[in-house]
Amino acid sequence: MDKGLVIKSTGSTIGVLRSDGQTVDCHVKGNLRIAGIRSTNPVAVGDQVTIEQQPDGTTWITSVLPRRNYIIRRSTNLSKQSHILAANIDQVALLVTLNHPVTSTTFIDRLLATAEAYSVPAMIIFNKIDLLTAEEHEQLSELRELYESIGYHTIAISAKYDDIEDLKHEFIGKTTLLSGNSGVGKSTLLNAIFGQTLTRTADISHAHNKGMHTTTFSEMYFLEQSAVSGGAIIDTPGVKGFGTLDMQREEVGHYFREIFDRSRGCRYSNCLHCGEPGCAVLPEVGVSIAPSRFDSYLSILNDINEEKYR
Ligand SMILES: Nc1nc2c(ncn2[C@@H]2O[C@H](COP(=O)(O)OP(=O)(O)OP(=O)(O)O)[C@@H](O)[C@H]2O)c(=O)[nH]1
Ligand SMILES: [Mg+2]
Ligand SMILES: [Zn+2]
Repeated sequence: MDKGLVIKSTGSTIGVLRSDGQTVDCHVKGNLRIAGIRSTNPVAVGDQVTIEQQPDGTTWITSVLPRRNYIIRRSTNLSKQSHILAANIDQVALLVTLNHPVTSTTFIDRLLATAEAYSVPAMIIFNKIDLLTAEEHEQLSELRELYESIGYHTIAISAKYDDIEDLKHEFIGKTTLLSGNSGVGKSTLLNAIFGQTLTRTADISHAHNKGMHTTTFSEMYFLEQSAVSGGAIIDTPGVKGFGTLDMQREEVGHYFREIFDRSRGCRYSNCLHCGEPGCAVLPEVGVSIAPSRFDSYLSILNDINEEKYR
């Protein structure tokens, strides 16, 4: 038996970096289940696993060691299928484009809420600012101001044209999950950070202003080839929706920092801020709570309600 780190997940095989520095393609037993988690991938990039070589030469993952954390999503809001994006990470870098393609604030907030739920710090990187119109630049400033005021670090770049040397320090010494819609430039940013073409990128569809799902599997890249401790970035396939998971209705508000803050003043501790008497949140919507954030909050609440009554 050997131990290793999952650095690549194609679905059929899993790339595991062994302690001796070798990467081996491993298989996963169909019955490998992790206690309490239903997901389409029992093993995710970032997992620490035990592996065993069989007499026929194939290597199998025999167990997944306990995770420090993980980020999980549902493929569509109401689907039962869930997918672990990555495990044992230090931060999420959410890549967002205001246009080409459009990233919705609901998407941003759902991902941020999920990161919050699993206690993973998140930052927002606005990309493709070279493409923005004057009006969109204004919109960018407002969004940055909004998220900074809530306490999220934001950055605005053009991964394709900027010298992103400065950005590197955001990633050093940490394991970062790079996530976002398809076509926002995750792989482009990765290649820019590493100064070489490590992974495929592709134009977005002109007809649909959407990404083409160019990256089809998750892979971890090390900032310093020799030392794992130098930091790592996990490039992931672009995701469309971001369905949240395992949240109780009363908990959703805890994952929106500014809503949680105000909710201390609500009369009832289980207030959902949907018209209950003595609610301290609702009167603040449009004042100290952005309507877009409250909409995102309601959208998650709505999913849970629909699920409950289905
Ligand atoms: N104008 C402009 N184009 C960019 C920028 N960053 C990336 N692109 C382009 O956007 C397209 C999509 O980039 P990718 O890096 O493949 O996007 P991705 O997020 O990895 O997409 P998936 O792998 O499908 O999830 C490519 O044609 C890139 O050249 C940018 O800063 N400015
Ligand atoms: Mg990609
Ligand atoms: Zn309330």
